Amino acid sequence: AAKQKEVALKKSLIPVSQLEASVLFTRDTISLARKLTQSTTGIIAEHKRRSPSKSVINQKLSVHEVALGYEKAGACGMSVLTDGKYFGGSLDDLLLARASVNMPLLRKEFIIDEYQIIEARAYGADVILLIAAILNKNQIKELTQTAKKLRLDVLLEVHNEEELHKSIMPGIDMLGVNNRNLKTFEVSLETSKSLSKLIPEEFVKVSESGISNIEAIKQLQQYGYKGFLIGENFMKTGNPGESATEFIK
Ligand code: IGP
Repeated sequence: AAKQKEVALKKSLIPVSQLEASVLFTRDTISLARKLTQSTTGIIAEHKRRSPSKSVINQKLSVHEVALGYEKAGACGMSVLTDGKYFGGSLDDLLLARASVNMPLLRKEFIIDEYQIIEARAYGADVILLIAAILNKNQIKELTQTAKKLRLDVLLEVHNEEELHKSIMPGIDMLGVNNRNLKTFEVSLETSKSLSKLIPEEFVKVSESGISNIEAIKQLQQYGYKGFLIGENFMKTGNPGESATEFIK
């Protein structure tokens, strides 16, 4: 607690005690993992204004419009980028999405500190992302425990076998394989396909990035994937919700 306070003060963030006192902090969360296992399409639709690889994707639409469109389309959940530096997102985006829809929301962020998880909860998230590439095993363990205490689902993202072996542990709900190589930005669905057999059955498998057609989803389903995280392909169109509908019908 002392450490959290220190971090908060340094960045002039809202103190943990205030985050914990927010109304959203005690709302019942909705499990994305459960929704995915109950769905035949498993779409997690992302709000993404821009990215390091594509610069501008969509700066025009409000989070509210996008969220309503995704919910209407029947997405299992929505991913909201809260990173400002690389993706132009913010915590306010998460809050606005929460005010707009009931579906599970994923806080898409580079989480390295417990404080960011408490923040996620207070701003209405149901799920957090943990990225194996930027965390060691002990951090993954501790951050997962924090998330579980707050009744949040954990989506753990990996890119390769080494990250996968380091990360597999109790408490993780979903294992996401990112098809985008973070160094070259190249995407290949082969990443999901080749890692699938190494993921134990008890984890819900999610394939992330570079999914641009239904054929890709059908292929990935053959490899046991239940969730499909799609951003750019929806956001680059004038109507992300309508684009998502094509994938869900
Ligand atoms: C979505 P795409 O190619 O459909 O826009 O990808 C999502 O997978 C991607 O935004 C993402 C991401 C991340 C962004 C996956 N992992 C980690 C930031 C941080």
